[in-house]
Amino acid sequence: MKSLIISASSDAGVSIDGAKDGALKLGKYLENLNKEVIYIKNRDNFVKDKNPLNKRKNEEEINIFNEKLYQTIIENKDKFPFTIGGDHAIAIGSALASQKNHGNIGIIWFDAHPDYNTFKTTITGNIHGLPLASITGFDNASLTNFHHSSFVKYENTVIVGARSIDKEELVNLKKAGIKVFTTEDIKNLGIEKVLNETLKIASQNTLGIHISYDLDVIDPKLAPGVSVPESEGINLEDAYKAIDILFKDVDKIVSLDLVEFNPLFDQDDKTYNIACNLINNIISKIDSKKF
Ligand SMILES: [Mn+2]
Repeated sequence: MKSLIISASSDAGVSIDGAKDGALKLGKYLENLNKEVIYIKNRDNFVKDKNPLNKRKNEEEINIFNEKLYQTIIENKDKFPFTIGGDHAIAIGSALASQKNHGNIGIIWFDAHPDYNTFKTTITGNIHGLPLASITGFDNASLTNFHHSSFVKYENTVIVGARSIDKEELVNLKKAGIKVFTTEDIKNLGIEKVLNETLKIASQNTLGIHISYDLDVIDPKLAPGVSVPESEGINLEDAYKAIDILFKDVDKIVSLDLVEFNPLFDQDDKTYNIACNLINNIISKIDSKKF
């Protein structure tokens, strides 16, 4: 199947700079492999608000960006969207576009953080902590005004690898009934068992699955190049194997994001090399899809 590779170069969702450069660097890598890459960027005149007291930081810029990303994916419905972030707020555009294109999808969210905050519960006011709550229509309606359709259902939403959950965010997750597999669960049950269970939940009565892979799910000793590292992450073997396991039923996976690579915090290109390995594997899986 033909892929639609998008470099979603925005870090408006987080006060820490750098994730937008991650999207550019990985876009360049793909261009060097002779892949066509579409670049979506923040507006030229955009100046990032980093005020810790503002709980809706850069909301307008994020919405303009996500609407552009959303429309690009919808206009290319015949291709497999592979969106490379950027901070995780870009997934509001990519995942909802997939929901619009396919009717009713499940979502698998690899992340150290559940990203299930609302404007009321966010501590930092960084919108990259709100995308999954927005995609599932839990709250944050002002972040999804461009999407005139249904949201991803709670019962088809799974978080994998979480280990840093805010207190109020946990209340949100419980209220919605979202399934969360922590890193502890992965250690106890093994990645294979966790992901088979995950696939079951995301597949139940859905017409496709969107994967959103935040590189901070990996242990920061191995992948330090992220904006908000959390210790005790998953190991590299599991990080790579996850893609193979999830693409077992290759036609069920309909779209994917790889987000939060931040070259400003990388050491000796460790995270860059991991991201490139993941990209190569993902591209080969997309190429193997029949339709
Ligand atoms: Mn995230």
